[in-house]
Amino acid sequence: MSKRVVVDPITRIEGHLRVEVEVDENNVITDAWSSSTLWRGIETIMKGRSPMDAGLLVQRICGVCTFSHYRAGIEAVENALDVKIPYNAELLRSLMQSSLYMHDHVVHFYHLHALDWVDVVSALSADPAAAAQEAMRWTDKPIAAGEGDLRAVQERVAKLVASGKLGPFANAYWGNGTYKLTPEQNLIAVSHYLKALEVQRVAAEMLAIFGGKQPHPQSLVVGGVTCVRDALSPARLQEWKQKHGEVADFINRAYLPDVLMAAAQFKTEGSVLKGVGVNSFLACQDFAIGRGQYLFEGGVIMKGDLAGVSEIDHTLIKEDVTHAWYKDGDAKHPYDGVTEPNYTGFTKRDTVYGELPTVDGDGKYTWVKSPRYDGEPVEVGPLACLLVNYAKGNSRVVQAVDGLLAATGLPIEALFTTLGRTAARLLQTTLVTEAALETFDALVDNILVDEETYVDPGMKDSEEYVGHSMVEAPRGMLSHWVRIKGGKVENYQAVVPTTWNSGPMDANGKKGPYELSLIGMKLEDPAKPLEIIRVIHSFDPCMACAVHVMDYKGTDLGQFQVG
Ligand code: NFE
Repeated sequence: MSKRVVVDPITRIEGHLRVEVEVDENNVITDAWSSSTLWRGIETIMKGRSPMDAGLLVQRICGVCTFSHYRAGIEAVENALDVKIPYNAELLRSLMQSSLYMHDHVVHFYHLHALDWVDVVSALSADPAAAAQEAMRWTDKPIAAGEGDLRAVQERVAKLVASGKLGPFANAYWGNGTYKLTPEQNLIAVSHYLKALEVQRVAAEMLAIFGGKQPHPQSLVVGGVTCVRDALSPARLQEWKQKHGEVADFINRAYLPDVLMAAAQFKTEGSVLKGVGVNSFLACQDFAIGRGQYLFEGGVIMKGDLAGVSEIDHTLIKEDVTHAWYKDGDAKHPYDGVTEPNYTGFTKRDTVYGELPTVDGDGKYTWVKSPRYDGEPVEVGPLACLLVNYAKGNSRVVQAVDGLLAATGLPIEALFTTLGRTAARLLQTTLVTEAALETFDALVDNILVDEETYVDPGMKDSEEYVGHSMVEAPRGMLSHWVRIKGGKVENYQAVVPTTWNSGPMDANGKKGPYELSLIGMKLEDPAKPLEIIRVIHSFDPCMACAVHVMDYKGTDLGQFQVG
């Protein structure tokens, strides 16, 4: 007899996500539905606005990857107007992006994902002296250095548990059999979790040096950047470099060894070795490190065919709404997207926990659309970026991936798993962290001889323009699409990483990456579905980004009263 398990909400993400699965009598997942229950409307307010304001407005799509939407909005307009920005501006944007990654990926691994791998309660029974020895197994210079520090962390956590106010550690599935770290390893990871709270502040400051503030930086404009005199003073540049060193130190001495430790302990755990699902991947070129040079190349891998990696053809991107809460229509290219809401809700059914609202398999079940590339669902994100670059023979990526496989003893197939997705995010972080120094040096060299940071975009109200941008946001490839007429935005659309990954089934019955990554996985205890959360968190969901409602025909999407 099959039963439904509903996880609603999935916490430790941005926004509202609900995941429902069907399990058979052996607790193996036979079907899955990913639903966003959040609805937003940022693109609607773009209509009729000045394209010069697009970046500032669309960065409000999200509170996390604000810089990514900001930049994508600015660069879509620059593409439409055929503006080539100065080299300094390109390098500064790249440095801001690297800073964002160093912040976002550290926060994701420790504060949003680690507790899927780390049993905090188990850390209470660790021997701090043995834990100090254990930390030395994974790096020569552990951040969690010394018995005294680790004992202090243990006492801090014990006090928290004794107080009964568990805060971020409440309502978890502690003791679940799929936690694989030893008590000592759990203690090391908990100490890094706490340290990461401080480090992420430093990383946020890095972006603020060039962006004015973080989140929602202010220093990009169509045509270049405005962070010039103050931000480019030797003292500010030095400040960025010093903070970079501090965060890089944590990445190399905590994040990297923690992933190696997790890989070693979890490498026989079936749920993290379950295949990724769609096996098709999409990533774009990004991270300027010099003139015409980029850290990552772009491309598409379809159905696991690494040898057949190809260039992106944007005309093959379409969005389907068959199972999303919008009025039906053919899948549309983003320049021509239509979004008319049609909320149908859920039906009730017997579940593992009693009767609950559940998905009707043939119906609509989310506010997220289904983006497709050449008719296929594809995964975007750090794993996609690394696989595309590995397939293309990008030497830095090949070296990093081969190095990780050698260090962990894992076969290449392990990349195509939840563990691989989490390890890919680490490798992307280390590659970006290292390359940011090249970008920094290129900037320092260039500003000695070239002070240009802005060009007049030269928009004419009498002309019509169409353009798009593609950037790698921390959660994957992000594209913005704009039509400009009479000096105003006529139509605006964002196709967002979490939309690619969390989208529902399409008209052809093809499920999205979240859904396929769950089907076939066995749960230890359906009433404590830790494995579902671990897999979904490995994508780093952001539903605020994923759901964006646009209606350029002027239809009322709803009426709201505030206050
Ligand atoms: Ni709201 Fe985002 C990123 C974008 S999301 S965090 O990274 O674009 O999918």
